[in-house]
Amino acid sequence: MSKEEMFKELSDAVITCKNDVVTAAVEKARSEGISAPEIIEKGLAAGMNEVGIRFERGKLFLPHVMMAAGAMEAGVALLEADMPADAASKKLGVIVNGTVEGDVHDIGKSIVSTMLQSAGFEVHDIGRDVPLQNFIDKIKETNANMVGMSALMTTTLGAQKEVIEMLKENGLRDGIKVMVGGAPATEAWAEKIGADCYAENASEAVIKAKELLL
Ligand code: HCB
Repeated sequence: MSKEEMFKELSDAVITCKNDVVTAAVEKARSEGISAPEIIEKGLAAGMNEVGIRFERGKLFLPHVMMAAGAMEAGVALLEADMPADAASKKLGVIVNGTVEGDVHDIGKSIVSTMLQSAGFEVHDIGRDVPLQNFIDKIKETNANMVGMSALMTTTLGAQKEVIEMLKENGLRDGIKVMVGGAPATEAWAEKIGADCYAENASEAVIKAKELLL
């Protein structure tokens, strides 16, 4: 089976919403030597995106989306062991990452945290639907060099801007890099709100974090 066929199988597995189908596809891809980040981004996330498109077109309903999200999480959980935290040996920087208040979407944010951690950053994942003050408190507590904020809805995107304003009010903005992500975020949005970068996916998040912190 070619790599492309393997990615298609992973993507289709997420669309079936069945955890066992997803985990079997992940095991198969892993045994073929495909890396965890590729399995996640080119396989599982592609399937989740397709679910999103079908949901938007009214072809699928919310329970299906929730089941697909659960199946994707089961696949990602299996791969976390392949991406061990290596922060002790090479701490590249300290990153606080979370999904902003009002927004429960956390699949992408969690993938970003896992990949940043496996790249050697110390990551403090503060979860989803995070009250904005918690970002500030965690940054102070951990003396973070970077904050990552995920927002998946147009209605919650503005919270990224609010946190940047709060960083300024707390005198923290000069000492920290700000990364924004999530489907409605863009490069132009990041620029408009004064973030340091926008990351389209988890691999890009790792590349941008290295560019900004190393
Ligand atoms: Co949800 N939902 N949803 N949803 N959902 C979206 C986001 C819509 C776009 C679907 C639509 O209607 N077209 C839409 C938002 C519309 C808008 O913008 N206003 C929407 C809606 C409306 C809602 C509810 C309000 C539905 C309802 O209840 N009526 C509700 C939200 C409640 C709330 O938050 N208060 C809701 C609920 C759900 C779940 C629970 C069923 C489920 C989330 C489960 C979970 O996350 N634990 C869900 C899902 C799965 C989606 C879609 C289908 C997929 C999102 C996803 O996981 N994508 C999504 C449609 C879409 O996005 N096209 C839909 C896959 C991941 C891998 O991609 O983009 O999240 P990602 O992350 C990438 C990337 O953005 C970047 O890297 C990641 C990895 O590559 N990145 C970062 C992300 N965060 C980063 C942070 C960084 O620092 C750096 C990079």
